[in-house]
Amino acid sequence: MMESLLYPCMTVTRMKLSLDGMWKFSFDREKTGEENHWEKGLSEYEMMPVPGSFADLYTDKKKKNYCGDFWYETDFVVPGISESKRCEKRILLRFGSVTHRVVVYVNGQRIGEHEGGFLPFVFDVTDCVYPGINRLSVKANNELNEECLPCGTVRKNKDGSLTAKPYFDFFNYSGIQRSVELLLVPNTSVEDYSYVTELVDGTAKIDLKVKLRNGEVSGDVNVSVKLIDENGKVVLEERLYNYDKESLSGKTMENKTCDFVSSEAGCVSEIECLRYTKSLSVESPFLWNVRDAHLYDIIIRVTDKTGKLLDEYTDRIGLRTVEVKGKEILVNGKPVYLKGYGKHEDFNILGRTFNYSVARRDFECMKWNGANCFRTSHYPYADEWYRMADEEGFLIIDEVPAVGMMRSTHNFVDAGTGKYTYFFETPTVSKLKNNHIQQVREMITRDKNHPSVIAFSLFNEPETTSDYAYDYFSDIFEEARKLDPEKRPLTGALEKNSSPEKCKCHPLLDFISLNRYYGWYISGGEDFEEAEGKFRDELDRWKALGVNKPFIMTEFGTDTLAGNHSLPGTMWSEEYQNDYYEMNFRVIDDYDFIQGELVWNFADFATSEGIFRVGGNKKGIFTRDRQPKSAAFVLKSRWEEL
Ligand code: CKX
Repeated sequence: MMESLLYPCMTVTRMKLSLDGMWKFSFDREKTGEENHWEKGLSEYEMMPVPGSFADLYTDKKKKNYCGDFWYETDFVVPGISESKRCEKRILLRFGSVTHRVVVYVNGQRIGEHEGGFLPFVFDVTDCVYPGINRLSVKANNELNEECLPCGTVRKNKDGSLTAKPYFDFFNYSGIQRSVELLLVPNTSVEDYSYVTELVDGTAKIDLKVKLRNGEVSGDVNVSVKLIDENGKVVLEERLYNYDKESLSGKTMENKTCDFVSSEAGCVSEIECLRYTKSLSVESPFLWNVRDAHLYDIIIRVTDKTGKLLDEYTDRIGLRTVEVKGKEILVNGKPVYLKGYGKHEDFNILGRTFNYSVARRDFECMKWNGANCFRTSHYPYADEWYRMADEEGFLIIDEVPAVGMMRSTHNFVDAGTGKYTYFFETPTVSKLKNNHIQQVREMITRDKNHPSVIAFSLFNEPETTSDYAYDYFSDIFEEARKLDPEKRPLTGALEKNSSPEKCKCHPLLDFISLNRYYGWYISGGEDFEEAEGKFRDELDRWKALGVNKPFIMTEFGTDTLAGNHSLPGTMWSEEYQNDYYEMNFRVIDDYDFIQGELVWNFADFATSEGIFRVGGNKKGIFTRDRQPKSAAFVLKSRWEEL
């Protein structure tokens, strides 16, 4: 069963304790850890930060590039339990993410596993913990294959070691890269909630749904909601009504199918799940808007029939609508032009570790040059990114880690050559699809309540030219459409081979996202006139299709070595990057169906080594330590005007 993916909060009924710190760590090169019962305690280990990506901490290359199994271990104590007193609450373990797959043990007992390195997972460990010290052991694995996301392969070296060979262009950073928390949550508790806003004559109509886990209470419980605006005024306080119930272990009750996902997490008994709803109205609401965020505190309270408080969950929500209408994207009914970046979670030494200071600096840089949007290329980011974007009024295109679905270890070069990779004809594709659907499910479940999330991107640059690809993606899109209560626009980023004539998948997209490199991978270094002609020619062909949808440029850029100058601009110089963007903007401005420009990339980032990459991908507008290249000023003057 998938436990609640709600962001953990502390209230009078809920407690969270950080398990972050230095943990024991050991590579398991021979994959004998389980056989040797490492879950009962690591005998040889070094200390490793959690959260952290291990690669860039090492000076030894074999360790930096380690691929295979690796183990972590720490101790924890659950406050308030003793031999005579069990915990009155459920005890949950929440991992922000572990890359790419994991098996978790508590006190030597296997409690569950999780696939996918970029989304949180939660295990109920109530029945597995003791008073005093408990041991938490984690067996992780960072190998790449074609059945899991993101896709890639591994090479077996002569000495038996493995090397990750990603079919994607970012370093395979691994480890427990986000925080780990111990949560104490009431037995009867808010499991999930969602809301959908509609604006009618200056009033926000909110369709609120709350899913409740009924752990112990017989008879009715009351669920109520309170909304508080940014001035501290209570704008509504209402009781919800119950409309059905189901079993949280996956069985159905009253003919409703449970939408929780089953997995092997232990320690779970069959639990009743109750659903509550209410249509709410807020008159003259403070709307959440692009770069003008207004949030409400939402407080969901659960009481028993005597009025005793059973649970309280609090969050911040934003009232806004988003839709695609003809060739436009509308937020609160008004067209919005997306300006910003494709990003990565990437920083010196930290790798992909979430860090508040780095995130804060990134928002400051984006605000400085007038951006309003970013795509979480190529995977869902840490929860905190979305919470910060909610507060700042940034728009997010939230992307699932479906990257590398084209069999090439340097597909940035192969994409566009017309090479057909038979990706979706592979016999294992059904496994990949299940995995893909599972990650879409987890991403939407986690991120659906963020006003900043205006769209979900369900792939980056896959093979899209065959009927196999269409069949594959139509199932993915169908599932995503069912899952999102808000029915947000869905998209996916198409690379050059996905041309207007050959791409079979663009009809599935609500807006079309193009990754195009005219003037870099195509006609790079030559006269920009040729690149410009080719770019215009392709856009004319899209126009001729008459798709009547918005298009977003989700990637365009040039590798640029900061401080490398040349007049006239030559490839890798800052001047070339500026000339490239000027040419691209000239073209973009001539096509009214282009409704946004997300340049590639916000900052330079780490990749695998190779003859095409000099210390990583250098397409950043900012350097890896977040200082501007001169193109940052070109974007600033354009975006401040747009
Ligand atoms: N798009 C032609 C995916 C990104 C890469 C980018 C690049 C490619 C380009 C595909 O993950 O970093 O090569 O810079």
